[in-house]
Amino acid sequence: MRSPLLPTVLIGTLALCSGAAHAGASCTLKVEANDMMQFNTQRLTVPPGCAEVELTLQHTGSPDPGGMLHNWVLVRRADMSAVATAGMKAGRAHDYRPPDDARVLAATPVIGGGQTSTIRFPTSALRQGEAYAFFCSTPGHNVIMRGELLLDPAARVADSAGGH
Ligand SMILES: [Cu+2]
Repeated sequence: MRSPLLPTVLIGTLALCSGAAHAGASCTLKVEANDMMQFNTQRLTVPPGCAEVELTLQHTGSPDPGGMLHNWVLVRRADMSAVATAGMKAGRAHDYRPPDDARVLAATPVIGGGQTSTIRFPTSALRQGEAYAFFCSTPGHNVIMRGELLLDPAARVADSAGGH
């Protein structure tokens, strides 16, 4: 068996880092998707002190090759409908998202049941005060598979001094 101590050590390290702007801090979020066309959460929060977010999407459904496909796409909330429509047109070959589209702030590939995908994105892509949404861009799924991504007020994001 693996040592049960490891998770405790990791949590302790993260707790020590929070509150300080650690350039190397990597913060993890996990989302599950299932065969009922659902994410297991409608709200994700980027913790304080994160320069980079590591997001893992796990499809807990059955590994049937003809089964449901899901992804995880992050956009400004105002862009969600338009990006979903553009993603549908882009089709499966482009993971149901418009290629080279700046409105897509982060995205996993489309995965099937039993698969997992992990991506990393910098919080410098995000701004305090902006409303962000995540959704699955497989056609028709975003009606149910959507949620909000919140920045902890202390999250490390690009300040306006460094903008433009
Ligand atoms: Cu989906």
